[in-house]
Amino acid sequence: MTDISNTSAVRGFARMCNDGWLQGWHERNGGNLSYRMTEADIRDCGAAFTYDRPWTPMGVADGSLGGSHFLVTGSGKYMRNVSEDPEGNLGILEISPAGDAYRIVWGLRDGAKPTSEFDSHYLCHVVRAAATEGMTRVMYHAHPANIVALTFVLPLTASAFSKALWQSETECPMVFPSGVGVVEWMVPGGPEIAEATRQAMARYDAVVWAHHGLFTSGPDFDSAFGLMHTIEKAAQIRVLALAAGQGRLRQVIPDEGLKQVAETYGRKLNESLL
Ligand code: 2HA
Ligand code: ZN
Repeated sequence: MTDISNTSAVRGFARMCNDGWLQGWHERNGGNLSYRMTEADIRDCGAAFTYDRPWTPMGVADGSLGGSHFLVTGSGKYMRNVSEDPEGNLGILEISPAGDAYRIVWGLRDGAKPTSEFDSHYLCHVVRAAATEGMTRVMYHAHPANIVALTFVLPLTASAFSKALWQSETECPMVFPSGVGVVEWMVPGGPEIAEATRQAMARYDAVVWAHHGLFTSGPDFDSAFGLMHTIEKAAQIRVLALAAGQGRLRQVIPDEGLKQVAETYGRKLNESLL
């Protein structure tokens, strides 16, 4: 019997859930994670898949990732419990050929369901895969406090957020030179926020959800986690500086400097946001 919990995909996934928990980004059942498995992952795990659970329609449809398999956190599950019990807190979903339904082929024991944000995750995977020649595999949603705090004081635009974050920590223009998108406040968990996030993710690899949290993406667990961590650190510095200066910043990294950092590290800053 294949022990899926010991495969590199599940171990890497569970470690990331625990890392986010340790950062304080996953109060209660907050946040969720998905990973589009490789052919090698599916070979490692496939012997343990079962096909007795029904197809469940999704609230969205896109055939471009039809037939893919996703490792996902469960709805209502706590990130802090994932590494203790992967099979109870995670599942592997097979997507229908038309990309409009999923069935659970492993995990999510005892009738558990995939994350309530799976519609958003799926559409984000579709657009990021298209934007990165199939490289993007990880989609991560968390509730870091400082980036959420900034959604109460900055205009809810990609330009305001990208510039404030780039200016706050020197590595930012190198780590996310395209900038970050922003989605205005919406009720989470459905097709409307999924569509708004899809539109933003077509242009940015990270998207802020106003008064809620942040989505990041990347080719592997390290890069998606590192992007969340970098954005939240920059947001924390911004919040501290705004608080210490009573809303006034005496100086920031100049626009020219932001361009130079990106250029020095072989990246191209999205100058339309400056
Ligand atoms: O509770 O974070 O956005 C999971 C969530 C919903
Ligand atoms: Zn959330």
